[in-house]
Amino acid sequence: MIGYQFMGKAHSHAYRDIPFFFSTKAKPILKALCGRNKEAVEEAAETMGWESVETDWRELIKRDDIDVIDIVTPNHTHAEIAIAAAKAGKHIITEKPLALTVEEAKEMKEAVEQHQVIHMICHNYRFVPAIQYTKQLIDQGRLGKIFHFRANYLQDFIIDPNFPLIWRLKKEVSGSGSLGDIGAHSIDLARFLVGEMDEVVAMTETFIKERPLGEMSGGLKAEANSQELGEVTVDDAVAFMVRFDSGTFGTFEATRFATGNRNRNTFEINGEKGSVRWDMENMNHLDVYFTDDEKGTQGFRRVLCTEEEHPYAEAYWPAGHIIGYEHTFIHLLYEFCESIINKKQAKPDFHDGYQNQLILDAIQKSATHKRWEKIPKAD
Ligand code: SOE
Repeated sequence: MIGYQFMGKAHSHAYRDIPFFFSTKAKPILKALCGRNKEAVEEAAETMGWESVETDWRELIKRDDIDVIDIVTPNHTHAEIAIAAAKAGKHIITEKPLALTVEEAKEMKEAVEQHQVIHMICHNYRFVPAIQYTKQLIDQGRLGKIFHFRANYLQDFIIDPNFPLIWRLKKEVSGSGSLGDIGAHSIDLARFLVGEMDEVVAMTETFIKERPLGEMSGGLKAEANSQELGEVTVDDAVAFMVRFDSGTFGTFEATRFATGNRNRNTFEINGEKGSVRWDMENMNHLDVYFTDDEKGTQGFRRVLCTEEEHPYAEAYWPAGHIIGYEHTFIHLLYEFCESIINKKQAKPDFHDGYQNQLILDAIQKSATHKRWEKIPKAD
């Protein structure tokens, strides 16, 4: 694995728990952790249980005792590492968004296809049992024709103007702001649940245009280390409307300025036969409404998605004993390992990452030119 911060922790923990909870031939061995700072990477390897360390990702990729490369570094490094890893015949999982640009994303998709390695992108929220169950309800026609997909992804961790200019606020490192960091998750959920998108119109805003220089200090915390100011070159907030191929009407908002909302990833879907509502801050709950429920007592009811009918839930505890954020990574990486063992590509993969990137790009173009943009389809 290359990188060892917030996502590094989530992935390391997940690999260790896969064989503990799931009956699988996959026994991930945490061979080597890679980072540029030797002392820091050694400490992280010790804490997270990695056998060895490397300080140059090129050396890591050369090693023949490694089958899988896991990329949890900032976005501008994904393409170069993934393409080199594919050439070396390694299976690849990368954090989202896939790349900085559509061109890079396309090259990455072509590299993994050409070298026939298994590839996945880490859109972990797909793997919440309540969301997998929502997908089943939609596929079974329980909601009927879908009229609306309405998503909000709200955070507030950069609201303080003294919060520094971390890599996530620099276009050349992150590609975009709230859009690619959290909006990309809502786009992935929408594509998973409702299908492909046809056209989009968007607006973006950067509320705080300059910030003191500084670095991340763990999780989503950061400290300014200078009085000097630098320019914020990404969006702080984005809103967009989408027309899906199916005619579904989509409305989305992604912002890091929603005061009081720490990680409020939500959606509501309205169909001709019913609706569902989901909110990450109560991720085990799904609110459902069906038009054929008995009149009089009809209304949204809250289902706790910890029953054996809810995908992945049975692997853990008896019904009613809830799971959390870290489990979404266990499920995703379990599918990745199974995919390698069974030589069968799992989703979401680099094709999904590329399509997501085409949508991010169309959103940015729409916001810049203040007009509707057609969304191209990944080939
Ligand atoms: C920060 O906004 C962040 O950690 C994202 O990078 C993750 O993808 C999201 O799941 C939680 O918030």
